[in-house]
Amino acid sequence: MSVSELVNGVLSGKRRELARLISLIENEDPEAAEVLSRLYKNTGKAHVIGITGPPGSGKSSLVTKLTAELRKRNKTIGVVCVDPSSPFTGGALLGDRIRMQEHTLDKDVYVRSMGTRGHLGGLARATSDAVRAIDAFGKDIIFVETVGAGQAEVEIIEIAQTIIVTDVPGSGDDIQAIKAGIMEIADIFVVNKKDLPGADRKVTEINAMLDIDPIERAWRPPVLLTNGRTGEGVLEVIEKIQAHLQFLKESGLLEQKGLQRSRDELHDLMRYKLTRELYQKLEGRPEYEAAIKKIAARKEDPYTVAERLIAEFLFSESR
Ligand SMILES: Nc1nc2c(ncn2[C@@H]2O[C@H](COP(=O)(O)OP(=O)(O)OP(=O)(O)O)[C@@H](O)[C@H]2O)c(=O)[nH]1
Ligand SMILES: [Mg+2]
Repeated sequence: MSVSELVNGVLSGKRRELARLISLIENEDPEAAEVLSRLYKNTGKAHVIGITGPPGSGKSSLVTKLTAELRKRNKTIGVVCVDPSSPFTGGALLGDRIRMQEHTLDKDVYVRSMGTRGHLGGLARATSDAVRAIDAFGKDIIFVETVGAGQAEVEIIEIAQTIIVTDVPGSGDDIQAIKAGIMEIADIFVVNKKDLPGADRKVTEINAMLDIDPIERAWRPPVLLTNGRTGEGVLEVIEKIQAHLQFLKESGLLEQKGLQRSRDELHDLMRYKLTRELYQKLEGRPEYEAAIKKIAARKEDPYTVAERLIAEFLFSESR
C-alpha cells in the first residue's frame, strides 16, 4: 500500500488500512511517519482515556462494559491495550487480555493490542502514534489500557486527557497497590470487584488519602465502586468521565494540556533528529575519532569539544 492509499484509507474508515498503519508504526517503518504527518490535521478530536491499575484488577472488563454503554449512546470507540511484558502484537492477545469479544463484530469499535516487539523508539512512542492513527480514523473515544507496573502508566499522562486508576478490595491494608506516582495522575479512581469483601473500606482508604494529599487540586478525583462482570457502577464512571472532560474545557486545562503536549512532542522529535544527524555527520570521521582519543588521553576535555563540535555542526553549510 502506498502512503496515499493508507492516508485515504484511514480517513475513509477502512479498518484494513488502519491495521496496516499501526503495523508500520510498530515496526518503526519510515513510511509510518509520512502517513502520520499527513493525517495530523485530522487528529485531536478523540477523547483519550487512560486506564491503569494492577494486573487483573478488571481494566479490560471495565473497558468492555464502558464500551457497551457508550455504544448505546452512538459513540464510536477505539481501544489500545499496552502490554509491556508481552512480545506479541497485532491483536494476538485479544482473546486473553482484552475481554472485548462481544464487540469484535461491531465496526464502530476498533481494538488493538501493543507489545514490546521492536520499538527502538519505545513502546510509548508507538502507543502514542497508534492512538493518533485511531483518532484520525474517527473514533470518538479511545481507551488506552496499561498495566500499572512501571513506566507505562506515567507515560499515558502524555496522551490521555482523562486517567482512570483501578484497584481492587483487599490488596493490602495500606494502599500498596496504588503507588505514590499513580495516585497523582488519577482523575477518577475505580475500586472494582465491589462484590468482594473490603470494597467499601478500600473506597474509604483512598478518600482518606486524597483528603490528606498536600497537592492543591481544582478537580478532586471521585472514588467509584464497580463490578466489572455485571457492569454495576459503570454509568457513574461514564458520568464522571464526561464531567472531567467538561472541567478540562471550562478550566482551560484542555487547551493547556494540548499546548504542553505539542511542546514536548516537538522537543522530542527535534532532539531525536538532531542527535541522529549529528552522529551521521560525525561518526567515523577522522577528526571525531582523534578528538575522542585526545579526551581519553586528557589532552582535551569533553566539555570544550562538545561545544566546538555542536557549534561546527550548527553553522556548517554542508548540512
Ligand atoms: N469478582 C469479580 N471479578 C471480576 C470483576 N471484574 C473483573 N473480574 C474478573 O477479574 C479477572 C481479571 O479481569 P480483567 O478485566 O482481565 O483485568 P485486567 O485488569 O484487564 O487484567 P490484565 O490486563 O491482565 O492486567 C477476570 O477473571 C474477570 O472476570 C468484578 O467486579 N468482580
Ligand atoms: Mg486487561
